[in-house]
Amino acid sequence: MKVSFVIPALNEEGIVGKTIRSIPVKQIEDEGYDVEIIVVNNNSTDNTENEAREAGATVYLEMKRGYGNAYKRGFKEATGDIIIMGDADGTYPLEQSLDFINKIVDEKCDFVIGSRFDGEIEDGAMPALHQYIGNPMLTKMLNILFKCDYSDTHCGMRAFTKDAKDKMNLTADGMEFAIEMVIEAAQKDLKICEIPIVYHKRGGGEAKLSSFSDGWRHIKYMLQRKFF
Ligand SMILES: Nc1nc2c(ncn2[C@@H]2O[C@H](COP(=O)(O)OP(=O)(O)O)[C@@H](O)[C@H]2O)c(=O)[nH]1
Ligand SMILES: [Mg+2]
Repeated sequence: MKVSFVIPALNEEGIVGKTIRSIPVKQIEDEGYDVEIIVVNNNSTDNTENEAREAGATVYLEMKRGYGNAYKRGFKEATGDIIIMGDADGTYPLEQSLDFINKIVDEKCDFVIGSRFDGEIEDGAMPALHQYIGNPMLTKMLNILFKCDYSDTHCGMRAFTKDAKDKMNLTADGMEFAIEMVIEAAQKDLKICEIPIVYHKRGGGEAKLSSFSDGWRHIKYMLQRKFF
């Protein structure tokens, strides 16, 4: 079996290399898996591309900016039976990847998502506005509208089978991609599992998220999808 890591990167020089090196490739290979690491360079203007390549990733260039566009490209290129996704900014504990793989293989989960709220959020890793208001509110709203039971719908560390990838209809170009995926997973009746994770402070670079406009985009996406 093969595991594909898919990592989108927009101007993540200084941290994308470290993020890739935190993937426990040897540990995963020792369990009998092949490993492929894909970085989708979202037309960065810094040294992201070289840094990712030097750290051992296969880099694809996606000219169309956007979190969703970057992931859609990466998923198209991924050849693994299991796909693991996460940011290029050192915030997600990729060292924990084997736990995600084991959930799929041992517990027959189709879609595994990390939970920062059931795990730990390091000091300074998430702005208070997101930690106490934005994320809990958006998670609750999604659970009510789409009859789900997630504890952290915006957690960006996830793993799923190739079969799940083929079932989910993923179309969003921007940040809404994150919630489109969790809604699709639920609506396609995938077996969904959560794993508590530790969320780290960004290892460098800048967050591309803007609290109010992206928060509003998520609300709009949910309402449109539910009612129109
Ligand atoms: N926001 C955003 N992120 C992108 C884009 N293209 C690639 N990414 C990557 O997607 C990941 C998530 O973005 P990030 O700024 O960390 O968002 P946050 O974790 O929600 O604060 C990072 O690895 C980015 O480098 C894009 O056009 N917009
Ligand atoms: Mg991030």
